[in-house]
Amino acid sequence: MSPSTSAVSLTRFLIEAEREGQIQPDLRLLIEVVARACKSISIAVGKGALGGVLGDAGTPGEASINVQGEAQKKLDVLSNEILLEANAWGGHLAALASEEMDHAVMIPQDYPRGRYLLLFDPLDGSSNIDVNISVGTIFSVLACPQDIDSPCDEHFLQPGTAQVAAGYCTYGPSTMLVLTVGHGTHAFTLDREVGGFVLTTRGMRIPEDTKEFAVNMSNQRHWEPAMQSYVGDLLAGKEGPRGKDFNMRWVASMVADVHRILTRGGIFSYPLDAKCADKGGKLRLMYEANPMSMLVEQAGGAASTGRQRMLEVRPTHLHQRVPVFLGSRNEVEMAVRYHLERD
Ligand code: AHM
Ligand code: MG
Repeated sequence: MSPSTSAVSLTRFLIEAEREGQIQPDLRLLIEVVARACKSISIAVGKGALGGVLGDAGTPGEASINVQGEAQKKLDVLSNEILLEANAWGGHLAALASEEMDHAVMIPQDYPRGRYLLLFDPLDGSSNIDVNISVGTIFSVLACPQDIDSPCDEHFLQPGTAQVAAGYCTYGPSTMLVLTVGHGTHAFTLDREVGGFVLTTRGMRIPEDTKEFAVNMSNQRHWEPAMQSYVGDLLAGKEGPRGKDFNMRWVASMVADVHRILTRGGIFSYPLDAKCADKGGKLRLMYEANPMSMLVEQAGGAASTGRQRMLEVRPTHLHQRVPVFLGSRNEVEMAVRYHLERD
């Protein structure tokens, strides 16, 4: 029988990955649950003001604050609840950890326990939600160490190389799920009429070179000298040492910025700056940097802290922050050279 030419659903893609020995059945089912939760979040995000979900969580005039010390949006809280509820009873997880919660939570005793750990940033870029700009969900899957009865924060402290799957869902003009199980990075688009994700790009590839960078330039005066000099040379354009003009884009939703880079190349950076130096950076290693780095590496790109391969960082705490440089391989290596040469 010749292979079907009809659209490849996420379910079919995952079943085929399982047949090829890339994933175990319980990981396939776990990814399906996460994708289903993302569809629910997409519906809530898409309703916007009509759904009564915009604005801050908490009482009027006093937003609730999460473990990161940041004001929570109603949609941050709702997205977190959707992911928690969807994943609690599936039987594939031992515990979950979220950017919005102080500590990891074990799967309740009333449900069967699985052997995976799930980490997520339920609504990344949520400062954009009230202005109708793309936001997203980022997730990472680790294996729970064997023989652990009560998984807690320390069992999540595994380097990014240990991830068995990672992905994000972007809620933009279309809703897209971008996924890796360690065999390439693949993009699925939500068919809203059918209600399912359909494979739209198999094997995303990030061009090795780029003329586009993404950074919050308003922090320029707070950066380290190496970063000042790297971006200074980008801005110098054709007349500078790089000998070419660079374009800049900054959505301030990591999911949207990384999606652009996976689609057409570029370098994304959130470097150390004087404002976040005491925390180690702005972005979170476990919920943002590691899953995005796995996706980028699987698409032929590179990801670094500026001094070390991101996926080899040994985490010391769940909400650890790191500087981030990721995207087109040659450009990331160039940014790293600026840092190492000035250390
Ligand atoms: P969040 O997870 O609280 O939304 O914060 C992370 C976001 C990233 O999506 C984005 O790259 C960055 O923060 C934007 O930061 P800034 O507002 O400093 O430009
Ligand atoms: Mg985030």
